[in-house]
Amino acid sequence: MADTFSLQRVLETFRSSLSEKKEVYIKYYIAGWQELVAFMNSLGNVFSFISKDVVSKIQILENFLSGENRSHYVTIQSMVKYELENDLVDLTKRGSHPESGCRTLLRLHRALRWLELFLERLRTSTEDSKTSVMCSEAYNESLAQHHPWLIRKAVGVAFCALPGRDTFFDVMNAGDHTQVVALLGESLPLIAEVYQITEDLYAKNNLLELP
Ligand code: 1PW
Repeated sequence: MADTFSLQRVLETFRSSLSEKKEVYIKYYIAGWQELVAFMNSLGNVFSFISKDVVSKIQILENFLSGENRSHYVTIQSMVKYELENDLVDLTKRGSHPESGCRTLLRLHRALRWLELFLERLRTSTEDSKTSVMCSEAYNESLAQHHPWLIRKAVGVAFCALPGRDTFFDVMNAGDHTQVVALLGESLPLIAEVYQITEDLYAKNNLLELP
């Protein structure tokens, strides 16, 4: 993975993450997040506490992917099945499996919804739109509901320090504004699809509130 972010690569990784049977490959899901971390890091240091948590979640999942049970961690579907069948998930309160694949991926999954809402706002924004406002609106509609007060405050502070819309478009590294908007239009349905497949799977298995 290169250090500089490219929206095109995010699109490609999320595209690769969907199998023909509409299962989600964890490997590419994580790769997509790694790209997004590069994106956050290019937005400045205020985002480092946010990206740190994402990086540690990616690391937990990578350990499963390379560990002895890796054959069960190919797709989100196979992971859910394997961890549930083998009682590897703390379902109601934190216990002996505080870092299960299921609960770890759920955190990224919730954050992906934020990203989707934010990028959709960015895509349809106008010149005088403020990134901080777009980011916090998307956050309040999604991830904030799962965060305690202290984190919500800290995230709010980070948003205030966000660069403006022009910088965002530049950082996406995908050409001029029109090209970025077009690429966002192409990426968002993919991100939304991956999100929805995961959401349905977690809902079906009663996993949406994992501690
Ligand atoms: C500009 C676009 C960037 C989009 C990336 C969105 C990532 C948002 C992650 C926010 C993380 C805030 C700090 C950490 C909070 C954790 O407590 C929380 N993690 C997440 C990813 O929400 C919950 O994880 P935990 O504490 O239950 O292990």
